[in-house]
Amino acid sequence: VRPISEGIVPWPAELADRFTAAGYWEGESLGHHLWAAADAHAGETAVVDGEVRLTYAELVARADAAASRLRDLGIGSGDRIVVQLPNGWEFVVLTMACFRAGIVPVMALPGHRRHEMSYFVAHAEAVAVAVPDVLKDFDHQRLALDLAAEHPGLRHLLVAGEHVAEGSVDLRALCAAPADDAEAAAHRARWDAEQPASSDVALFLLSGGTTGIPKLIPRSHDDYAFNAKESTKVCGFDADTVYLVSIPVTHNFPLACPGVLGTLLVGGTVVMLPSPSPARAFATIEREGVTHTAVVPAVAKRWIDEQAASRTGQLASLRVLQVGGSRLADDVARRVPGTLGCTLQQVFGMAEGLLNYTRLDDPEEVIFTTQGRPMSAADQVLLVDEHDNPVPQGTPGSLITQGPYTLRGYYRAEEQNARAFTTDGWYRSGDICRMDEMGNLIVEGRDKDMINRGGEKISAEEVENLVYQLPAVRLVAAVAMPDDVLGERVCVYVVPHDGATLTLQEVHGAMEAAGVARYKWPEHLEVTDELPTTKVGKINKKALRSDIADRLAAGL
Ligand code: J2J
Repeated sequence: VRPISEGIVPWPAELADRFTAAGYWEGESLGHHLWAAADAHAGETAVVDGEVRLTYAELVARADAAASRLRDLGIGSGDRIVVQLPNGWEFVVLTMACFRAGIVPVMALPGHRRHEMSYFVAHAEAVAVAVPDVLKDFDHQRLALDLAAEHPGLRHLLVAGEHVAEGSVDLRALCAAPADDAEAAAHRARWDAEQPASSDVALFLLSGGTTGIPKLIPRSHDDYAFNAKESTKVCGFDADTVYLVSIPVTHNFPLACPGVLGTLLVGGTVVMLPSPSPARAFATIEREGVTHTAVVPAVAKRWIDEQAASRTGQLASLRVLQVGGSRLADDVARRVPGTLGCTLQQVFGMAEGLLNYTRLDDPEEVIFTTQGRPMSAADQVLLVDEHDNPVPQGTPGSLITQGPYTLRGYYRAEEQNARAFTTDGWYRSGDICRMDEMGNLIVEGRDKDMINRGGEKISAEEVENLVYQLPAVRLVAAVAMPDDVLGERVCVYVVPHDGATLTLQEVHGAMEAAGVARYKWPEHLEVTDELPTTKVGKINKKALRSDIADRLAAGL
């Protein structure tokens, strides 16, 4: 049996003691906190998903029953489930069941395909995947069956939808209400008596992508409870909060910053939508009286443009729009209050931990032009130069951080950890930031090889490795190209072998064949005779980024 702590880098004991003594870590599981909130708000609405409305009492009864049914399938404490569900009530019930029973969900995105899913299943040694049957014309159940054929350890396919194949588990049935009060009480008593340790890993999030393979981020019950709870204070969430989630809920931002978990911890209502299209989002905000929501800058811009053009959105209930995931342009930020009639909160966060928020009562200039400051007094942030020495106040530096909810290492990734952390355990975020006199951070760039496509993070190295699979390719470099809508898109420069040619269609063919998520597919190809290099002989990506920006400015 694998010990639950295997592959996980713990906090040093003295830090753990300090976080506990200071009350940042409460020594309780996420299930403990969520069930306590549910008891305090039993008859109130916890989750809304279209026609489905669940009270807190119904939600925890279903989650307890689901935990028992998972146990009946042989899935229990320490087991991993790769969760690739769209925003819907099933996700909430399943995730709470996992927290309750010490099962560890691995939060994948609906856009992931065989290439990513297969890696998650193998790396996390998952015993199950939870998927929709079909979503946006993609047959997730078919993919799950293929994964099971490839990975003998993958024993159960949990499928949400109308078409559950023979041999798959009907996730909606697994998440159904218990038959009666007696059954509910029995499930409840069982899991009340059997809670995971608060220092155990509660879930795995995906890293933003800087290396050839994605990395898994272990988040403990203690650290993630603090992450969500402390966020509710900074973001003004309480029992009257109606929180809309319309971007993929498996992202850290809408999951726990304060997100779904934060809302449920304070007795508010979570409203789930599968996509952030303005028409549906506006109608939902009006119908449900949504007060808070979180989006990426590309969505914020769509909402603002739509509302400015049509003025159809009845958004009077909306109090706070949180925007994060990539840099929000100052001019878009300035349009939020006037157009959408709510307070803007900029969020500069990372699944690895550290969260920066502008405060709701900050001066407008701070809200419009900075990405906020750390959530907690216990967050330590330094901006450093290439020798890890702090830079002078006001000058840009590379952000390193440690604190009560920032990881100490990726899961089973010693080699990457040596590079991603300082020797004393600070996480290197790879973001180049400036700090103003008030301690607010402004994100100015990055020193990590990542492309941020509308908030979705893409590792340049991963794209390059995939393009290298094409026989025509001698050299390839993936870089960000500027884009009005998404901020950045993926561009690849390729030097073909002598006499060989290459088209973007062929690159896409290779991506399709490898089963790569579409958001990673290069959207522009430059075929060239050579690539510029730096003094030390590495490919000069800075030169390539400015080359593609110039070409775009000149109309390609
Ligand atoms: C510039 N860059 C930003 C911002 C993140 C809340 C919000 C976002 C994430 C997230 C998150 C940025 N301006 N406002 O997990 O809880 C870039 C940085 C950062 C990386 C992390 C949350 N907000 N970024 O985006 O793990 O480069 O988390 O290091 O996906 O996104 O990406 P991710």
